[in-house]
Amino acid sequence: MKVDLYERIWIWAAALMIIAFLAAVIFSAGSHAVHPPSRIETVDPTKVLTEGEFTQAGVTTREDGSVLVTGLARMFVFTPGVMRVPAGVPVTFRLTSPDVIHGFQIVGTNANAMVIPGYVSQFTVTFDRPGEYLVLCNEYCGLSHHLMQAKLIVEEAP
Ligand SMILES: [Cu+2]
Repeated sequence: MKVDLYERIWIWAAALMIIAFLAAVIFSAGSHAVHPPSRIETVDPTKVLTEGEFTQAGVTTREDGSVLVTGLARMFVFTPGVMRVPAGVPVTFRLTSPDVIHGFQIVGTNANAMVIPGYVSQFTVTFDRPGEYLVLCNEYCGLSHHLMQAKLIVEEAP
């Protein structure tokens, strides 16, 4: 079978692009710990403000010493607005939204999740560097989206 020269060039160009994209995905997953969400848990978005765990948004320490942050993202605030967690300890975030899609990005870390109404976004991060971190919404959610932020304070491990 004879393939025209230009056709061959384009076949190889397309194949190389696919290889380049796959390499970019694998590189970012490996070196920057960027992963797609791996769990699906649903919640009734019309009830998260009135019943269940999200009515008690806050930071709690569990029996094994790990930390749980239960949080809400809504137009245009995060609850809790200030989170204090210890360094060097796994911190599990459980987040949801009662209204629209928001983002939850802890600037300077690899913690970056979408907060989707009807779903619980859960991920665990261990913060090694104490300090103050800015938490931003990075999904456009309305007119005051740019004001939507919170603070994460990572305290020196006890
Ligand atoms: Cu937003």
